[in-house]
Amino acid sequence: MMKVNVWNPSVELLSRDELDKIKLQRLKEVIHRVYNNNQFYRKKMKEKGLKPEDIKTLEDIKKLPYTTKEELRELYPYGASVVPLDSLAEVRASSGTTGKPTVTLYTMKDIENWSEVMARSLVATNIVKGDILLIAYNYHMFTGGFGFHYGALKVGVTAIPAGVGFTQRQVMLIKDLGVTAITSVPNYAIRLAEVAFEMGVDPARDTRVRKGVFGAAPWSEEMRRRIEKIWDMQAYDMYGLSELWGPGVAIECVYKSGLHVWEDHFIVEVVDPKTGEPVDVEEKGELVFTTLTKDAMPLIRYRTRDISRILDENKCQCGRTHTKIDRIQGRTDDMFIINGVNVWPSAVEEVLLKEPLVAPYYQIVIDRVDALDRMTVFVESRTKLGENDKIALAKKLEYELKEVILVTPRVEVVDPGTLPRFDGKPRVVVDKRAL
Ligand code: DLL
Repeated sequence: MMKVNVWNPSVELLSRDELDKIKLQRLKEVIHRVYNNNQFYRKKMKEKGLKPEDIKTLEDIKKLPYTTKEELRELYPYGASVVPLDSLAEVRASSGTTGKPTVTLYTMKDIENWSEVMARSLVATNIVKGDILLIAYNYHMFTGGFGFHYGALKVGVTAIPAGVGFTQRQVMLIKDLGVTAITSVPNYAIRLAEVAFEMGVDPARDTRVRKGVFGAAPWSEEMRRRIEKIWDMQAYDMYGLSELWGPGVAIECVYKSGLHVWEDHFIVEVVDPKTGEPVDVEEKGELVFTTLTKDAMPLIRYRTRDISRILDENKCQCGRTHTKIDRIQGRTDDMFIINGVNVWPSAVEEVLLKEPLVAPYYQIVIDRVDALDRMTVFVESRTKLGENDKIALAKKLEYELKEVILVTPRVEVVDPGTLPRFDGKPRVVVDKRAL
């Protein structure tokens, strides 16, 4: 038997009936709240001829309209709020498009509930009081740094807000401070190990790190095996998205057989991305979430565009009843993730094509160098340019792209007619990373 720690047994181990009772009561409450306090939701429900009283069972959720990322963008900045603005404790904004970002709003109640799901998630991976956690996510607008930080503080885990980069320094801190657990994007665990070896530190032998929680980007079982071996650690998958507070939506327990969704906070559905029809348990489709406790900005049937499936299991070996989803299998759109930052090709295109010297032919190549993701944008100039002009244009585009997509790509300007032409859908993104 493996050691199973549980942060909040009174909720995590509830029977299905009791859990469903809480879900239904909270669903009814949240529908009343959005209907009474937010024009956008009221209008959408009215269009469907729905009143809050029409939601009588958990099944009735299927009557409710979906909410999309585009709609959230249109509600920028405060249109999705259902609370007075002076009760907001934090505002975060997503990266990734030339238009307006999507914002996530938090009251203190949100911070409290987010900390709770993060506390449960850390403890589910056996990160408990006495552990020292290196948080190698950024602490700017991104939810990774703060989410883990809040969770650690709640559990009594010692948090080290390391942020991203300065890898040698991070290795030094891991060793000297006796770090026992790390959290970052998955590939950064490999990068840390590589730099450790360069510094003469064997991560498995010379550090106390034995646990890791990784997320914010897709990764594979093979990647898990490599991370676990090089660090001699147990590595767990964490799923979340800014719109639902951030990390802490779903987490693997020590049995690593799917990710538990904290169902007293989120109702998860899986739907056919094309038709929007719900699919059966075990069948793949798009994850859709309804938030039950989000305070400032509840979301009703939010389409994530992430592909996964709900696993058919009543109770996990760990004792938790909260339903499990499979690891994320892909996306329904063409978003890709560079070292944890979400990037949409359309945003890249918009920046490139604003530049008159640029022809409408470009290709984004993603690979991994020193275990870090690298993005290179090859773009054709309209007319043949001299070497100096090519470099100047590339530098300008690098700067402009960084301002919009928040990662710094390498840009290479190539001669007209050099890039592949496609009759059908162009292959704009070439992803050479082995996950
Ligand atoms: O990535 C929140 C997070 C931080 C999750 C730290 C886990 C750990 P966003 O920047 O809004 O939020 O990006 C959300 O990232 O829709 C997925 O496409 C992808 N993603 C997140 N976790 C995973 C994962 C954070 N474990 C988007 N596996 C989501 C695969 C993931 N993809």
